[in-house]
Amino acid sequence: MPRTVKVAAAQIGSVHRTSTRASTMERMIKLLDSAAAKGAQLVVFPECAFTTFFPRYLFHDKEEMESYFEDDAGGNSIAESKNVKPLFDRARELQVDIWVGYGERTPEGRHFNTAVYYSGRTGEVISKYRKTHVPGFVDPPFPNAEVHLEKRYFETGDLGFQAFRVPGLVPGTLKADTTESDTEGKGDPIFGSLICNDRRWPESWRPYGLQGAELVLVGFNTNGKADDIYKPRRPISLEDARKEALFHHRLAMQYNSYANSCFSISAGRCGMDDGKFDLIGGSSIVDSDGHIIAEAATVDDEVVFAEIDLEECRKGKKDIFNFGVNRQPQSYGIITEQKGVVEPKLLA
Ligand code: CDT
Repeated sequence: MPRTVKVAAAQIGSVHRTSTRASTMERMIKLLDSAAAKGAQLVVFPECAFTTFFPRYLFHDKEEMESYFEDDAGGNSIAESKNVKPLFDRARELQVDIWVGYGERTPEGRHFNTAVYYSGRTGEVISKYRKTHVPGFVDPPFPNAEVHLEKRYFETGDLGFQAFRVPGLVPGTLKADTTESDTEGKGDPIFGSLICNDRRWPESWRPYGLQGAELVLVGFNTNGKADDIYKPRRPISLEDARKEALFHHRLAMQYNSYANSCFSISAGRCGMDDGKFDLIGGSSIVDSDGHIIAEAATVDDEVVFAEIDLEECRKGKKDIFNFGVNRQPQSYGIITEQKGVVEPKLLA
């Protein structure tokens, strides 16, 4: 049985430090409307989608820093939050699901780099994810450096990699009351979430693969300039640095989709923020064999759309990446027991 879903990545071009929330919201709603007009049932927005990528700044004014975060008391509260409610309301009107990233401030004043999956059909936030691999620095490496300060502003995500089922996207799915014994691949679609840097780590994808994920959703903000934490290994031009950043983005999305036999959607914030911060585009939809089936052609606001059949995941899941048959977890202990590199002893 085909398990067809129409999906879109809503790529967002430049958003400046001076851009208002209202103007960004207007652009996001326009993208949502145009994806819905193509028939999208799900629209994926970028990481920290409502604002400029604020962790690049060192804020001396706490109030300004806090202004980039959304209050979130859990449950459906983000969908009701004053700043961002119009996007969720529009998704509800259109009956289209959305996945969107934002800076989360909890009632206890904790800060996370977060994304939620909101079902436009049910009007509920059905999954929340907090970024696990938070990159960058706590303190700028030299005074007034405008670099990646995510470690300063976000705690490490504490929700793990919880796959979730999404209701209402595929007709005729098996439910918990089924009498069928073989339910694998027949229930409501199984999705997972990752945020930007997470996508580079196979450790982030495998937990989703092990939960049978059929689609992994990723929001990102990736520098084209590669002049802060990920310096190129040799001096290269800005043009080549951007190509290299795009190459690594594609490599991560394509390989991990293949190795976990799942589709993936990545949605980026891109363009030249504040006229000087260059973010790559390359928002994409990748199939479960690792092929890019749709990709952004611009570094501006753009909808990337595809109709995908999640049934195609079964091939890899039953064949080369049949985990139940082929994985050897007794040999993988080092992956969870050890954090950094421990080289073998020096030779005599
Ligand atoms: N936002 C985010 O996680 N960005 C990181 C670092 C950007 S610098 C290349 C990324 O992995 O893209």
